[in-house]
Amino acid sequence: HRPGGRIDFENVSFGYEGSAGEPVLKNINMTCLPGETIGIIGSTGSGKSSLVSLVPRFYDTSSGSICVDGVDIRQLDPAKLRDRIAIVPQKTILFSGTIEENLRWGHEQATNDEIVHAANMAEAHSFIAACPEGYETRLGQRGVNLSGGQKQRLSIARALVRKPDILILDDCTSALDTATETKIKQSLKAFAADVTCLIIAQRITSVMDADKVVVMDDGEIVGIGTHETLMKSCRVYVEICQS
Ligand code: DGT
Repeated sequence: HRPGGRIDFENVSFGYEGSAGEPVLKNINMTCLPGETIGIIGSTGSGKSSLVSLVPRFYDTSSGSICVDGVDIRQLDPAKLRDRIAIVPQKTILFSGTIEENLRWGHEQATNDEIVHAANMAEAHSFIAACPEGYETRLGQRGVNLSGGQKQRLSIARALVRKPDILILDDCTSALDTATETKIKQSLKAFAADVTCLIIAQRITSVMDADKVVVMDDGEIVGIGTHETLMKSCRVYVEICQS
């Protein structure tokens, strides 16, 4: 397995086409080292999802550049770039089909062992095993009904099946209790230590133990550092902590 990707944002600005006014992201500079876990926090609409959506080139920057392992992503083959990145979106998307089909989606060549390993890391294996037909259990209409937190865990497992170099979790642990979320993060640290993780979160507790936390406010980065440093130096971070 390749070591996780390094990501460099250099003077990145971005605005959605057709929307007037201020850009959504302004002068973003940050580096994510291979294998680092970066927390991203900030109020709603501050630009967190927009920021991460630039990495797999769902959108292109208006100015500035993003490099993965030192190469400008605009010079890379988009399919190869996206193959290295897995994004777990805010809204879980599962289709009618078996749990296994859902986990394999986009990475059909995965072995059963790889599927189970990913499900274990995402704290999903136990509830899947407890379903009437295990991994063969059907979801959706006429299938089993899963809770929001169970769906989020399947969505995380699906991303892990792809063995990405860069894993982006976009506020996808909101329906999980803190203990489950912590276990998932511990598994990622142990079994996917070389994966660069970007974790967008609402709760400070979700990002406190990250290698560094990026604080967004109104399209700008207003602080980068560890929890301890930000508590001493970043007003917006302290406000989020207190809210
Ligand atoms: P969240 O998910 O509510 O915590 O918010 P963030 O921090 O992820 O913010 P983001 O990146 O979703 O939105 C930043 C700004 O960009 C906000 O003013 C809404 C706007 N925006 C987001 N997605 C789109 C889009 O697809 N099209 C347009 N025109 N504007 C968008």
